[in-house]
Amino acid sequence: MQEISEYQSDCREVVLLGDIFDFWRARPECAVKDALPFLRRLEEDGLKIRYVVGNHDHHLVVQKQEAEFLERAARGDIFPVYIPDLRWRQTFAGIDVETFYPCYRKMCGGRAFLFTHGHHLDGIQTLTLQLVERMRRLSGEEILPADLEMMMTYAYESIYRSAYIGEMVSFEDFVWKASGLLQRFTMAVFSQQHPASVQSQYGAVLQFIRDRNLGQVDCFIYGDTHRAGIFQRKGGPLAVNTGCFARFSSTGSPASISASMSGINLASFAQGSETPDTYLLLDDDGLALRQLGRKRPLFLCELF
Ligand SMILES: [Mn+2]
Repeated sequence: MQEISEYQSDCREVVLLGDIFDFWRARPECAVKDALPFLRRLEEDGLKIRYVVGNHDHHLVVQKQEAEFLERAARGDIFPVYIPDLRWRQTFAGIDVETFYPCYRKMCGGRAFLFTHGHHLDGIQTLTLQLVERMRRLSGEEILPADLEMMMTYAYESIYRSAYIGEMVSFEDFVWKASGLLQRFTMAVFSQQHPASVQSQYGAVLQFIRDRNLGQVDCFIYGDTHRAGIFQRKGGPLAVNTGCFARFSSTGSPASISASMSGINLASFAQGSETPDTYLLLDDDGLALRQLGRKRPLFLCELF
């Protein structure tokens, strides 16, 4: 809030890229209670809150879908429907939050911005679902966004429910940490590019836009991985990972920021290192990736 007043005092709207409510680690009552002071602070400053739902709070989407199903069922309208874009008003303790899934679209400075959480870019993580996906592909079926959504919902809902069971939370935490260690180890041994860098996810970004017929997108903004970065291929959209303004318990060494520009308007940024406390400021002049407490932006794009 301090940085907003310092760098963009006329800011009117804040876009939250999801996972503010962590339904995977705490019961929903606690998760919502934990997020309230933050939302209240935004509201007090008169900011409109746009909330794009992520994977940790995906249950909000399920609840919305179930509520609509019950409404339709009450009317006797019992045909299965899939709505690719959801937008609704959600109220938490009197605070209105305009909620979007999976995307929020906004024109700024004559350019089309698309905001999404980013969990779709990772595809299907669950082993059994990967098998289902393979089998479908083998039989010549294409995995459509509706299928992907269904599969992810199955996986997320089971994690959501596990948050009610204390032992499951500790067990999942352990597995998560172990898989992180394993990933670091294999990256170091095989000197691989981090799988969550914007560059390595760029193909998935293009596919996301294509599969959902999202039309012209000049700037694709997402989060999810907590790894800030920027990448653009010639003729393609500018892809920005905002990173995360909320720090994990320990992020290790302080950020080493190396912004390198090469060739055709291609900026790769901090691809190898974690950069904590980052967010994005957008106005008619352009886009600035900033780090809390740092005067100069990490990346500035004035092409608008
Ligand atoms: Mn996420």
